[in-house]
Amino acid sequence: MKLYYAPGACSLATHILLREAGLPFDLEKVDIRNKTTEHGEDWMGLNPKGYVPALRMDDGDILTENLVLHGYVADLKPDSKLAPPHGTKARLRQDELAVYVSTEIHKTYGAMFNPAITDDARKAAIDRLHSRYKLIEALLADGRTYLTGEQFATVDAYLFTVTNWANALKIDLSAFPKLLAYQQRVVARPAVMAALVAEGLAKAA
Ligand SMILES: N[C@@H](CCC(=O)N[C@@H](CS)C(=O)NCC(=O)O)C(=O)O
Repeated sequence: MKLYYAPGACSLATHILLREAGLPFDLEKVDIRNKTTEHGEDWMGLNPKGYVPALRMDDGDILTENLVLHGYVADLKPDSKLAPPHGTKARLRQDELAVYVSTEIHKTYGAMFNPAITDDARKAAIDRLHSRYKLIEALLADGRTYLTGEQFATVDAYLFTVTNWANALKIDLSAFPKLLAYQQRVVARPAVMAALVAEGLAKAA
């Protein structure tokens, strides 16, 4: 398998999950602005969607879309318990949260990476993010370690990755102390730190 990624982008979540699952994989960096890979391939030719993540599966096919990749990795290694079994209420609840992270949080951050964003649009996006994080803070209020309980799951890799963007975008999340403590718990996981180091985002200890 090969994961096409851009350092710190949402592809970091799949990268973390591949490491959490202990699966063998290669990494190839993509310049998402210029649409080339680090080996000089035309990214649009490989993935006409033009974005990351993309996973080249062992049969050579390329799979895209964050949530699909997260489920694929979890299903390849059920023992890693990165997702509850299909057909259970627990799986439904995790999927529900994952779509929330994707559509309500990831996509709201996404708009703020556009250098042409106006001050008003940025303020509106930050207000929206704050309203969406209220639900996350409330979930964490019962003292659970991860979003769905005590088990680190696909949705944790995803929420961690997108919330990490608040640093680069200078978004103040101090109104959400439980979320900030959660980020620290997630980054303390060896697989998460290894992914950050491999992407050049942290130094090896
Ligand atoms: N619908 C896609 C969106 C992925 C996405 O937003 N990727 C961003 C990085 S976080 C990207 O590569 N943007 C570059 C572009 O759209 O050209 C998914 O959920 O996987």
